[in-house]
Amino acid sequence: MKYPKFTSKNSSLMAKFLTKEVFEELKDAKTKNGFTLEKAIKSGIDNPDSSIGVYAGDEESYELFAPLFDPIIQEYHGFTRRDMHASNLNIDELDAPNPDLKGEHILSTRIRVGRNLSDFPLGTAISKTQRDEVEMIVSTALNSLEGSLAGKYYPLYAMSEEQRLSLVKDHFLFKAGDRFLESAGLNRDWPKGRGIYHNHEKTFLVWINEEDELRVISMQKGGDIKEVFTRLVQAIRELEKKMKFAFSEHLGYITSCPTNLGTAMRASVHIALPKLSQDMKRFKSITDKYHLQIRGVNGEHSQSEGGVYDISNARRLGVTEVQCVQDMHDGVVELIKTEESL
Ligand code: ADP
Ligand code: ILO
Repeated sequence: MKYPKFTSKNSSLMAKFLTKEVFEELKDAKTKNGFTLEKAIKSGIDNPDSSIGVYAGDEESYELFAPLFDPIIQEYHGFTRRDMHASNLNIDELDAPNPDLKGEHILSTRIRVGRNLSDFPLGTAISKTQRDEVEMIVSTALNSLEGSLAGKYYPLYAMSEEQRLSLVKDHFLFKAGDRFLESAGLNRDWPKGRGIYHNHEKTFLVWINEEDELRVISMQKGGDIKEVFTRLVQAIRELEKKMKFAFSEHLGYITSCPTNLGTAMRASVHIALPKLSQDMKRFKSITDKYHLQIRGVNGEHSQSEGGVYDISNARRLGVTEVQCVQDMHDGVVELIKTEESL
């Protein structure tokens, strides 16, 4: 492999930090699972508009390719090699009363965490047999859940196209054919090995073998952020009794994309801000203050529809889960206050 030719179109952090020196140092390195620099950067090379442009193949990738991953992690999370990550899922420490009791702005609240099994490579480096094994382990564990988390696993290959599209449209299921995941090798053998579990109310959901082996999701209509967080924590605790997740003292939960390391948490609301969104500078000054990210209403790389935005925490590493949700809550309170003043 030769040093890639980057142009002004390559806006990713990968293009920024993959200097010739770093490339020379890493180009022949290979993890125990056979993951290489070429595989790590493929998505960013194929998609010059990537913002990050790298994926890891396993926990070892973050060590072996540290000269590339470390500066990316530092720029995205403000987290250095010497920092340690700490988890805090204590619901009592979250101060998050519903910011929209009248139900005028927040359409829905969703909190997800990514998880991967500690005894397997990440989805980028996994074999078909291993992926199927992950699906079996996770879906069997989920199908044994009881009470309000009880539900059913729906493998993607057995779903009708109509059923799949309806789950995507209603924001429950991941999209098909994501070009970033495709280039990263995360869509190999699609749709086999993938699927979704959900409880009867569709307030607790788990995606299996998408970007991460598990995406554990709690969501519901309205703005009761604490209730959504409480359900998520309850589900994580149940799952931890049944499987071991990849976790490092330094990087927290190990995920295939470095943006998700640490808590692997994205806490979001779908919120209507038709007035404030006319003034993007003011809107952004509030989201920046609370370390929040603005996405479109159909998730990452999508546009807003009808003044409705997806607002979520941007920081995930070096902050606790409680802090991630608190950031989102506090920022949303200010967004609503500003919207109502206009
Ligand atoms: P992820 O959250 O897993 O990083 P996406 O940004 O692609 O990935 O979002 C996945 C799906 O979750 C999309 O359909 C998105 O619209 C939906 N979603 C995100 N936040 C909310 C929310 N607060 N309410 C309802 N759906 C949401
Ligand atoms: N690889 C894509 C997405 C990065 C962050 N988002 C997710 C879903 N991991 C990029 O570099 O723009």
